[in-house]
Amino acid sequence: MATSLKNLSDYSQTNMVDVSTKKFAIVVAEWNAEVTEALFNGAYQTLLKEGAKEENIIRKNVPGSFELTLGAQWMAQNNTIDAVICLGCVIQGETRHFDFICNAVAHGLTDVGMKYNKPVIFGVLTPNNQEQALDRAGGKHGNKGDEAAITAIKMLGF
Ligand code: RBF
Repeated sequence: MATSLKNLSDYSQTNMVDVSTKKFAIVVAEWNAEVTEALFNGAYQTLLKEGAKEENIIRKNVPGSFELTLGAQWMAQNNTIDAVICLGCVIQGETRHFDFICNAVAHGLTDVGMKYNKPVIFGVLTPNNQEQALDRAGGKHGNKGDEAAITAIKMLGF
């Protein structure tokens, strides 16, 4: 299969841990909602498939990807939450806004993970256009939401 058509959501079973008692927060940006809803569905269904309980998955929305950092912090500071999964989609525009948002959220989420010493997952698509985004939100390149959920579980098994 050509690399360009590879389903990027394939994953190995290493570091998979029993998540039946683990608590997850999923923070979802409302910008580009068609994409971020698909990412959420992928992440949510993957957590359930891997053994997480419905009642242990909390969803919170934030307006845009820039707000994912604060949303993640509000979730991570709750001691009962084991991992925070952040989902967004920033589409490359004609202004430098794209770079500001992507850099801020990448650094912000890293800082939150360091501060609270728990997995904070960067599930933010940064495509050139909507088509590329949909290809990675349940399309021909898989679903980055699935991958974000698997990454959280793998980090819990570290
Ligand atoms: N938020 C996103 O999640 N994805 C985007 O593609 C996106 N593009 C934006 C473009 C502009 C010009 C502006 C002003 C905001 C954009 N936002 C986007 C919203 C941003 O993440 C944040 O919600 C706002 O900047 C308010 O803090």
